[in-house]
Amino acid sequence: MQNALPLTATEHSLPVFDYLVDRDFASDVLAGLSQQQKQLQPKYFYDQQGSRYFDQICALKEYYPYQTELALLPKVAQDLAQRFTGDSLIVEFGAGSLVKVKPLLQALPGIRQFVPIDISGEHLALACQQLQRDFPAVAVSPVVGDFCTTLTLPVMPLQHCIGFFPGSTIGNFTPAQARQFLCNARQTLGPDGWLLIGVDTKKSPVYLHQAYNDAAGITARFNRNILTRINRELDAAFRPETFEHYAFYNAGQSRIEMHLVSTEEQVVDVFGTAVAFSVGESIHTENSYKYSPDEFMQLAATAGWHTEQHWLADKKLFATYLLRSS
Ligand code: AVI
Repeated sequence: MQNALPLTATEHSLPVFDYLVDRDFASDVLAGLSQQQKQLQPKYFYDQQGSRYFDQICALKEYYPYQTELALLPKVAQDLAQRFTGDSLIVEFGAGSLVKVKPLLQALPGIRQFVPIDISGEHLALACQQLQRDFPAVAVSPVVGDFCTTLTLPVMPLQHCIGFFPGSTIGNFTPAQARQFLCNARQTLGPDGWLLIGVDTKKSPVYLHQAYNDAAGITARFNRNILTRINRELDAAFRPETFEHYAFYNAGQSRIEMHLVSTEEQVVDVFGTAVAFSVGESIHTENSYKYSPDEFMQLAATAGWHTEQHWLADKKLFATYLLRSS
């Protein structure tokens, strides 16, 4: 594929493709806050501070998805090394801190290029600099953008194109959006593409509840930070301390829901629009869907992906799937 956009110079040394447009943020916020059940899209959690909070969440003992997936990856990488012996590239969707790709880069000597896509440019650029130092033989080509859309990527023509979408971020989409993401990823990765994807499993709600209600209150800070970000970037006047973090497992929908609940009756100025809250009224900030392996493989099949192999973590707490475009 050819480069579709000019490279932007940044204070960091790696060239970064930047696809983001700020006005989407403003219109998404206003549209979400005008609905009867107010909502904000979870992708807006990840400004620099939000990305830092998320890294802290990943270090929590309660947040099992991170540790369980990470523990599974060396075995996954070993199996992939047998399968992908030629020159390959990895495209990571929603790359974050780039920790999970390392076992793959270590085990697969044929990886020539790594293209991480993330919405948080600063966080991504810093993580890429470090990764490039650790893996000098791999061309690291960061892209700042919304991976929910189809993107034309600055990729080299190599034998295998492997998408990587760890962390169960697919769970933050509704099943219809998840299917759309899988269809888009198939287009982005090409007709011979592969996708390695981590998906959280269904399990006891007790586990789930603890993972999203940690004792140190980091998830609560992560949740409220979206209001601080809106204040700073869009000139709104939220008082984040008047919103409580509330997360629960909705068994009927197989999802964790996160909300910010107003503790006061209040009217908030959101760049010129008055948004009224009654006491106890919530902003729905995130869903995190959980799938049984059968459910997920079926969903992937509806988007044109065949499951070649899957791996289950200890106690079936998490699953990783290798999908092949069919
Ligand atoms: C990024 N995503 C998969 C996380 C999740 O578990 O849904 C985000 C998160 N929200 C609260 N804790 C972590």
